[in-house]
Amino acid sequence: MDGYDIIGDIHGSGYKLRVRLKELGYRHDAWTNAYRHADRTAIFVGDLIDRGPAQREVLEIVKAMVDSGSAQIVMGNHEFNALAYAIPDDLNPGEHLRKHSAKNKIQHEAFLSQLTKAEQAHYLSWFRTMPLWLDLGGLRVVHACWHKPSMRIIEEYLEGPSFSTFEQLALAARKPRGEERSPIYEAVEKLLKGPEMDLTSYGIPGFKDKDGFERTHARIRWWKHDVSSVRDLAEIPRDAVDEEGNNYLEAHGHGLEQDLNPADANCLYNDQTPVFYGHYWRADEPVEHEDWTSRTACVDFSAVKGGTLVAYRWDGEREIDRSHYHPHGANLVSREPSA
Ligand SMILES: [Mn+2]
Repeated sequence: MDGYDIIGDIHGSGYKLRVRLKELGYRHDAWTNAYRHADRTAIFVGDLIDRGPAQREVLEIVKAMVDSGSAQIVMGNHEFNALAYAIPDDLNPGEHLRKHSAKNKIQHEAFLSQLTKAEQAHYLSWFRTMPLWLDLGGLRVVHACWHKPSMRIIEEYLEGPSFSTFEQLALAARKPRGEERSPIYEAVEKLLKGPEMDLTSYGIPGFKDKDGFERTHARIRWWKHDVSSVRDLAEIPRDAVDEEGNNYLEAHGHGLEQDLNPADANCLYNDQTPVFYGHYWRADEPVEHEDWTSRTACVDFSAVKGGTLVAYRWDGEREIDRSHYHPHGANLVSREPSA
């Protein structure tokens, strides 16, 4: 094998997946019924499901590739959520590990309505086997965040990077209540949903996002280099406002200049090995320091929200090369018709 093609979050975008695989040189092989490349391997970063119009097609294509050895995959938070949604919580009779609330139901609707019950069960038993990360020596892949302390906790509980029993899955998926702490739950959250920082722990208020929801926790930009202050690490939209309607970044400049708590600072990626991830719904073209750095590359460019299904073609390089993003035109926003 000469290289790896790391492919971003698909979310049921079957048409875009087929187009991209063909462009990358993957051909459908009648013997294995899978797309395959003569000398490269695909790696999917998870989040195959939910939202898009072609849930079944995407699952068929990707599972066939993984089964035949032409691709590898890591679990996304949507696969993890699908498992938790389907598994009854034996500690809380009548409930599931993920609540069947209106919001969760809507988020999972495409998967539930496009697949028969038998198909759902078939793919859920596959999701269970997906590793939470891949360390392939020269490159690493995880859905949202490469975080060693969390991986150590997971390895302790699971004896490896994947679940092998329902008990393990239940332990990781059951949301702690009130003041309870659950190290395995928090560790899986960090890897699959990314770390967050509590702004109120720095004495700064929450901000309102574009939907008007107050957020006291900001996503951590764990891929950044040379980070020293809250402002450097917290992902806060430029147009976020505070309670009084003032621009958040301007109004709380002083608070945002504070030094970081060790627990937040330890989420930063300081290793030299390139790590690839998805999850973050980036827009337009990959921007240095925001979407990629010399050692990190996000491949989620919002395929299902009118963006592009992006791949990164890794040929053994030790530093990320912007020109290895595919497509790599000036603007990634695709003109592909939606399926
Ligand atoms: Mn995700």
